[in-house]
Amino acid sequence: MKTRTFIDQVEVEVRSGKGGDGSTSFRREALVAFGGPDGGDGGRGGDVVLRASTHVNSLISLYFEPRLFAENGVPGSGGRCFGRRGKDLVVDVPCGTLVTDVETGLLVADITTPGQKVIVAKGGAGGFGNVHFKSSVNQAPTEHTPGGVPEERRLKLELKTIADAGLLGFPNAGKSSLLSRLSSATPKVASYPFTTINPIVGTVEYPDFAQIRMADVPGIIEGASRGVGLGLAFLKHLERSRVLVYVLDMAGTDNRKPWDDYAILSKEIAEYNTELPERPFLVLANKMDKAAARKNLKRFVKETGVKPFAISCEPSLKDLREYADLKDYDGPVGMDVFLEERRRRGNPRPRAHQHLEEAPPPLHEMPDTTGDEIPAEALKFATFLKIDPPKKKSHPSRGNIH
Ligand SMILES: Nc1nc2c(ncn2[C@@H]2O[C@H](COP(=O)(O)OP(=O)(O)OP(=O)(O)O)[C@@H](O)[C@H]2O)c(=O)[nH]1
Ligand SMILES: [Mg+2]
Repeated sequence: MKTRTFIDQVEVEVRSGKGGDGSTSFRREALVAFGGPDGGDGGRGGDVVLRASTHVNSLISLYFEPRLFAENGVPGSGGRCFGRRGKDLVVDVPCGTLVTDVETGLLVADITTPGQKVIVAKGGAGGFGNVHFKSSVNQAPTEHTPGGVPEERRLKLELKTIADAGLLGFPNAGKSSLLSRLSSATPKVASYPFTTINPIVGTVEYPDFAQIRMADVPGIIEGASRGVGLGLAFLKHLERSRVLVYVLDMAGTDNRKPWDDYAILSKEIAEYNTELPERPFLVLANKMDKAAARKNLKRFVKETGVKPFAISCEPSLKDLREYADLKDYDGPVGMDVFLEERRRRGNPRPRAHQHLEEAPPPLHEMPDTTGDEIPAEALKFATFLKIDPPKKKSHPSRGNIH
C-alpha cells in the first residue's frame, strides 16, 4: 500500500485529447431543394496544463494518480453542428516544479511563479466537416478530415523548493526550532535525530511586512553524499535557496565538535553540487544558552576563522549577550542581527506588493502617514486595503474633437 505523505519526484504519463472528426452529412429535408453538404467540424481536444499553485507543497496527488489524460474533442455532426471542444485538464503543482521529458531528457518547463501555466500536451485540432469542401465543381463533397492526433509523453516532475534561505545542519542542531521560532510554521521539534523527514518551508515576516521564505530540510551527517542517514536527495531543496544558513549545535551535545560539523557539512554539500560552496552563506551558532557553547564558540572561531551569529532558540531568553556572557565576543549576537543580515543579502519584500510595478520604498523613506490624512503616495502601497493597482495613463481617444 502506498503510505507516503511527501513526494518530491514523480513520473507521469500525459495525453492530450484527440480532436473530434469532421462530419460528412447532407441536408435532406422535405420541400427544401438544394440541401447541400452540412457536416460540421469536430471540436479541439483538451490540453494538459500544469499550473503553479501556492496551495500545494508536494507532488503526492500525482504519485497516486500518475495518468493525466485530457478529454477528447466531440466529432462534428449534420446540420452544421460543431462538436464541443474537449475540456483541458489543469493540474496544480507546487511552485518550484521542474518538468523534464523522460525520453529525451530535455527540460520542458520550470514552473516557479504562482499562477504560471504550462501546456505540456496540446490537444489535437478538430477535423473539418464536408461543408468546407464545397466548390463550384464539387457540390456534393463527401470528404471530411479526421481530428488531430493527441500528444502523448512521459514526464518527470521534480520539486526543488525555491526559498530565500535554506537551513543546513546536523540532526538535532535546532533547524526546526529556529524555523518555528521565526515563522508561523510548526515543524516537529524533538531531541532525537531525523525528526524532520520532509522539507518544510516557513515564511518569516519582518516588522515592515517584508517576507523571506525559509526552508528546513532533514539533517545531514557524514557520508550523506554516499547515502548515509537520509542521504542528500533532499538537498535539492537547498539548491535553489538564495542564501545557505548553516545551523550548528555550538553546545556540542552528544560530544559533537561544532568545528568538525562545519567542515563535514561544507564537504558534503560540495560533493553533492560543486556550485553550492559558492553560494552566499551565513553561519549560526545555536544553543548559546548552554554553558558548553561559550567555550566551544571561542575554539570554533580559532579553528575555522568564521565568526558565527550567536543565537539561541530558547523563547524565554531576553538578552542573550547578557545571559550567555558574550560581552567579549566581537562577532554578531542575536536573532535580530541575523535576520537583518539575511535581509541585507537579498531583497525581501512583501509578496502582496508583487503586482506593483515598482518596489515599495524602504520603511524610513515611506511618505509620512502620521497626519490626519494618508497621502495618496502611501495608499498606493497599502495593498491590504485592496486598492486597485495603479493604472497606466490612458491615451486620449483619437476620435475626440477638442
Ligand atoms: N537549550 C537549547 N536547546 C535547543 C535549542 N534549539 C534547539 N534545541 C533543542 O534541540 C533539540 C533538537 O531540535 P530540532 O529543532 O528538532 O533539531 P533539528 O535540527 O530540526 O533536527 P532534525 O530534524 O532531526 O534534523 C530539541 O530538543 C530542541 O528543544 C537552543 O537554542 N537551546
Ligand atoms: Mg528538524
